[in-house]
Amino acid sequence: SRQKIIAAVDLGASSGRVMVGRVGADRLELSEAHRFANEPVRVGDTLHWDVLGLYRGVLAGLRAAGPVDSIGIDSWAVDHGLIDDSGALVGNPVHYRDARTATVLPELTQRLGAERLFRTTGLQQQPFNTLYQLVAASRTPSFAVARTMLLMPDLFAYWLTGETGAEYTNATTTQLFDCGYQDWAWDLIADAGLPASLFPPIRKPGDVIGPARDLPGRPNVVAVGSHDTASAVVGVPARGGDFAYISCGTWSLVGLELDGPVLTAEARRANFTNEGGVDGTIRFLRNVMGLWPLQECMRAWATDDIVGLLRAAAQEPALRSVVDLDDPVFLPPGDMPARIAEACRRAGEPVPDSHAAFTRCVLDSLALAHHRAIDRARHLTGAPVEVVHIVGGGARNELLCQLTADACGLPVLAGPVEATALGNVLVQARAAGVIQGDLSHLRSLLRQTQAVTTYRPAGDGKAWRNAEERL
Ligand code: LRH
Repeated sequence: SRQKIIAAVDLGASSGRVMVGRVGADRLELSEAHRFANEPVRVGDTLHWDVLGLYRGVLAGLRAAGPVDSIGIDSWAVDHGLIDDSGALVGNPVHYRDARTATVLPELTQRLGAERLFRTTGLQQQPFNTLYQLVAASRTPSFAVARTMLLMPDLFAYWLTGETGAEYTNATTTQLFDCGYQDWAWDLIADAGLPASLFPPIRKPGDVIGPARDLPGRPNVVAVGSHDTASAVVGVPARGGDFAYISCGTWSLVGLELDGPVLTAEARRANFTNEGGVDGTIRFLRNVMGLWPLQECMRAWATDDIVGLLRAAAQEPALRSVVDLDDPVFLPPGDMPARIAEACRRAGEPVPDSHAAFTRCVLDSLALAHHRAIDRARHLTGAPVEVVHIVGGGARNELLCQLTADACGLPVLAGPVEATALGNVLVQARAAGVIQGDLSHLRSLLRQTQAVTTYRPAGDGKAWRNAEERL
């Protein structure tokens, strides 16, 4: 039967990978060609991405993948590079956890109005939204020579093909995209003082971008849901529609898949976001701090023994100390154990006294935040939720999956870990014509081919309600 070999480049905040998918009408297999660390670089006061190092990893991975029929690229959202008239990169892209936008967000919100921003773009307020980053960039000398803004996956696609454009799902995360008119929000762009000429034409998942000039066989680069979360949600092996998802990695993106945006004042105040998905869907979700606090604790402790930490955390008493992970104090890099200890002290919770206790505190708090977001999403939409899908690296974390099931009082279906790469591959496979149909059809192929683990909720949830009240 007909089959394609498809490369998915998936760049996450802590690592990048090039995966190879083999896809046919009832076949979907994924293997890893190459994985590399993504280590940000601080220069002076600014936190940068090592974009050239990442591009080297992408090229090494694509060479290791061997001959492929097409290539798709996804990465974390909101960040961008600027290129000049000659196509050269202007400056080095800045990490979304950099502090340069701290004063820009309140300033622009004041000027443009929180209601107008939400009504137009459907987007949550985050200091790292591209809007605030671009306004910060526009106050630097090099901005004068910037001609085109390229979001991260579009920048790598440009380096591979020479073609510029802005992929739709990721463009919707900029807070500069009009979710009603489905185009750049030109009035907002003008009122923010940004040049309209910076914004390239929109491309849609499935569009061919162009051949990769320097790779043997010159395979086409094809647009996918280039926002990693858009691809991850394509990769949720859901049956039917009554599900919530948690795309769990550095962040936990917690929410629902809807047909249209929810633009109510309640949704805005709850800081929910409406991101554009594949096939015109909307990801109505909340950014929850995710595994970032644990990753940063591990960096502070100079350990990478996640298995040992989780085993020890599972032996700790449940819900001894919980913190509000929605607090922006946890956003920047730096001494995370100290910030968690301080948050516990302030809230009158026992301060964790071991690595295991800190780990348990983060996981209990994260499970609580998962529940809070799902509960909020249900209330804001009236949508029924029968089951919670956890995809991404967090699906491998048995303790977190069980705690999330317990906190939510719902079954959790965990996996696939590589949902993002699978969603990336599936959209390319459909564009190539080896598979057909809508998202529910793509998901039935996932259900046939990918392993999923079920966690049933234990207990009556009382301890979780009590902990919630303590927050
Ligand atoms: C996850 C993610 C998330 C964004 C954040 C910046 O990787 O793309 O959806 O909010 O990074």
